[in-house]
Parts: sequence; C-alpha cells; structure tokens
Amino acid sequence: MAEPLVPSTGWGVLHLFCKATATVDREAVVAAVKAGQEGDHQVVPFSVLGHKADLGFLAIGPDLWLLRHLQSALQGAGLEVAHSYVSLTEVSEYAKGMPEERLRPRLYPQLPPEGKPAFCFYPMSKRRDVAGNWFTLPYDEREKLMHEHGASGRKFAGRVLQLITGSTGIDDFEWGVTLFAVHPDDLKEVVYTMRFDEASAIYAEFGPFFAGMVGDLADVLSSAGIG
Ligand code: 76R
Repeated sequence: MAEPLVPSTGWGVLHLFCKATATVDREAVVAAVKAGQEGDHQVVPFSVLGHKADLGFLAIGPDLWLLRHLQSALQGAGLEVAHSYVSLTEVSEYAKGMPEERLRPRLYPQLPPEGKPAFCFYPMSKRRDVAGNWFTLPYDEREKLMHEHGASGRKFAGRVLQLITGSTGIDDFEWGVTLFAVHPDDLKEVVYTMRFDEASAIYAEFGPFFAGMVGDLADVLSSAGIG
C-alpha cells in the first residue's frame, strides 16, 4: 500500500452511503469492513431508511489511503456508493480553550457511542450572502453565537452526541454533521431547537439528510436484504 497520508492533527472521515446490487457478496463486505478496521481505524455500519441508500459506513482513521481501500473493497463486494461525504475531524476554533480531555474525543473519537443507535448525517455550511455573511462577522460576535449554540446543545447531554467534521476545501459543504441519539425523536428535537439559535436560524445552510440506525454489521446487512 502507498505511504500513509495522515492529517497533521486529527483523522480522516469518510461517510459512505450504499445500495446493495444483485451481485452483493456478504462475506466480501464483512472482509472489507474487517480490513478497514486496521490499527486505529474504525468502521461504524448503519442502516439507512428511505430511498437514498440501503446502508452506510462511517469510516474514520489516520490514513486516507486506507479509507480509499475500504471504499474499493466495498464496491468490489457489490455495494454501489449512492452518496458520500469526505471530511476531517477538527476542534472548532470556538472550542480551542476547552481542556485537553474534552478536545481529544473531538479529534480522535471512539465510535459508536454506547446506547445511541439513532443516527443521522447531513452536511452544512455557514451562509455567505451579502445580506447575511457569517465570515464577515467579527470573531467576538461569532464566538457569542457559538456559545448560544453550545448552550442549547448541552441541554441534550446524554441524549445526543454530535460529531462535527470539517470539510472546507474537501467536500461540497463546510462541515459534516453526524448525530448519534438515544431516540430518533432526539435527533428531530435537537435540530429543531437549534433552528432558533441565531447561528443556525440566520447563517446555516444544509445539504441532504440521511437517517437510520447504527447496529452490528450482521443486523445492518440483514436489514438491507444482504443475507
Ligand atoms: O464542542 C463543544 O461541545 C463546544 C460547544 C460546541 C461547538 C464549538 C457545540 C456544541 N457545537 C460546536 C460547533 Mn454543535 N451542532 C451542530 C449541529 O442543525 C443545526 O442547526 C446545526 C447542526 C447540531 C445539531 C449540533 C449539536 N456545531 C459546531 C459547528 C462548528 C462551527 C465552527 O467551528 O465554526 C457546527 C457546524 C455545529 C453544528 N452542538 C453542541 C450540538 C450539541 C448537541 C452540542 C452540545 C455538545 C455537548 O454537550 O457535548
């Protein structure tokens, strides 16, 4: 394999949303996931509801080549990649002052979180319109709005875990938002609640939403009819 390509801080993140083709080979999918979990690399399988995909994989780890090998192995096993998102773990510039033990899980998360099987993913950006441009706000104002955002997020402590991964210059939006929740309605409630925070109400733009369930690989495969 090529020399590893590793971010200077954090890990690479690849969300793959797949459809099962008629020729899908269950054992080859299982082998692909196993190979994708080498060393510090993790692969979180999830089932997807609705027409956009049948199942998906959140792959995360230091080496971007290994992420690409996982993608190729899943494609070779007969999964069609219907949608994807590429990003890197990061610490938000508004969270840099947090203690080390809170920063580490942002850069090097251990996934999936326990007891939070309800899953959703969507990409988002902050608006850059003439009438409302997040990037022309002074830092202090952005920090104030992100504090408001953090405060409303903390009301969901224990119910929702956010994984915010940065994709400016890498994919079509600025962040990937991955949410893990106890109940599916926790996902709806947290996103609805945040719509009223100025940082989202005025400045947030969203891409397509994907929702489903995190589970054991065997359960995810059988839910997609891959038996
Ligand atoms: O990391 C921290 O806990 C510090 C506070 C915090 C930051 C800096 C925080 C807390 N978030 C931060 C950054 Mn968040 N978050 C989203 C969404 O749907 C929407 O309107 C937005 C999608 C949700 C649902 C959510 C939930 N957050 C960010 C950033 C990066 C901004 C930047 O760097 O410029 C984005 C794009 C973003 C989006 N946020 C929380 C939550 C929740 C539940 C919390 C509380 C976390 C906790 O208690 O651990």
